[in-house]
Amino acid sequence: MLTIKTVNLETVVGVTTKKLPYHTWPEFAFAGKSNVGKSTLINALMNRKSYARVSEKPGKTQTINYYCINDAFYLVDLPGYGYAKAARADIKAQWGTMIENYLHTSGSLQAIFLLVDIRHDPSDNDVQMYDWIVHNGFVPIIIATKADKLKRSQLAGAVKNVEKVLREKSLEGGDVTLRVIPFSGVTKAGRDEILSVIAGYF
Ligand SMILES: Nc1nc2c(ncn2[C@@H]2O[C@H](COP(=O)(O)OP(=O)(O)O)[C@@H](O)[C@H]2O)c(=O)[nH]1
Ligand SMILES: [Mg+2]
Repeated sequence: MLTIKTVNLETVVGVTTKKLPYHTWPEFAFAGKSNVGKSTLINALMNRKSYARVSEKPGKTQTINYYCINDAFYLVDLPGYGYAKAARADIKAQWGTMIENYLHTSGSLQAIFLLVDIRHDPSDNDVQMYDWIVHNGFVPIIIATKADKLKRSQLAGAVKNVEKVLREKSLEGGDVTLRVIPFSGVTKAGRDEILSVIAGYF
């Protein structure tokens, strides 16, 4: 099992920054709509309570945050999308440019985790993100967050639904092998499975 020894928020890239940091360590990125639980997941993976800022108010993080782990790899927190109240057209456009720029130019990105709320059908933005991931040649790993909000008996069906909606709405990823991992920031269920996915890239 991958052991987390050190954690450092090393770089924060703002919406207006074009240039991404250059390094050769592997990166693992986390994408998803605002409030889906990206910061919560990253904290859980790092074994920290609140190193990555968890917010009740969605739409705050419009930066790319690079968390350096064990002086060996990065967890990359991408800005959240699709929060209606933050949805001024120019901000939305900046968000898209920023994410696309990241996907196109990160030289050491190994895998992208796409977070969706286990309780809901993936949104059009989720499907767009899924398509970008596939289009850029990555195998999408879907994390179905907030699994603690469902009963155990509902989990398998909810996971199937996430997979089905993504496949049906996707323009590019209809036949991609999909891995959906349920995760809970409350019980930490799914944490070890996600860490072992990351460990598999070393
Ligand atoms: N019950 C539950 N709440 C969660 C979970 N993950 C995140 N949350 C809550 O959802 C809100 C947004 O979480 P955050 O990690 O900041 O989302 P982000 O915007 O994607 O980074 C916070 O109030 C979290 O406490 C989870 O797995 N279970
Ligand atoms: Mg966040």
